Amino acid sequence: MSKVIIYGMPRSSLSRTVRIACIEKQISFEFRTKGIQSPGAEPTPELLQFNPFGKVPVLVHDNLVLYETSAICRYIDDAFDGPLLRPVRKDKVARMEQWISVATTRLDTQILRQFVIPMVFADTEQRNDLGFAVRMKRMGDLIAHDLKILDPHYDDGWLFGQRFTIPDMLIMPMIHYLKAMPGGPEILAEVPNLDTAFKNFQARHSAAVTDPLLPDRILRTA
Ligand SMILES: N[C@@H](CCC(=O)N[C@@H](CS)C(=O)NCC(=O)O)C(=O)O
Repeated sequence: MSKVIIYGMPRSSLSRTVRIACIEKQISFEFRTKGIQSPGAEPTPELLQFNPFGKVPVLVHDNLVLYETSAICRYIDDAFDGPLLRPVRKDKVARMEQWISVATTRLDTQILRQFVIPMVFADTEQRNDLGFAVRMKRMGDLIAHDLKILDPHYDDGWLFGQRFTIPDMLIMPMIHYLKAMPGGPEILAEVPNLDTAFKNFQARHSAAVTDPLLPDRILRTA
């Protein structure tokens, strides 16, 4: 069997998720960022040959080329020996799919695409614009609402108790970005179980070696 290759961007939350999945599964892999566009730029021909939608992450393993984070994580879990990244019972696996869907559709959109990215890339004029501030406040409220729904499900450690599973690997990197945003720590303060889970996440080896090393200066002034 050939080595697993993950194509991604260093600060992409979803690329981080699949790297975490590989590390938690205890498989060796190579993370390749060369030849991939910078965030927001046109997809490179190199990436388009693997993913016609021009997005990362992408997994290449033997003859398999796979995109979409959830599919990649499920493959990593099923194709290799190592700690399970999912629960065992069928009803719990179905529940896990529910949380994966919530994370990849709703949380990814609201936290990263409609809150973090606009905040980070806003110029001074936008930051002083009342409409922008109102939009960001509305997004913050919506995120706080969603995280309050999630919070009781983290009362026993992770979503599935002591087992760190794929939806946790999706959600925790998003929380990392959220917490670094103005207003983020206040949102987290209202969801104590999630906040504790995030602290436990940061203590994991897989989190430490994939830490995006956020540029504190940009985020503080965002
Ligand atoms: N539904 C896809 C979303 C992939 C995605 O949007 N990835 C972002 C990075 S987190 C990306 O490739 N952005 C680069 C760009 O838009 O140029 C998945 O789950 O993998």
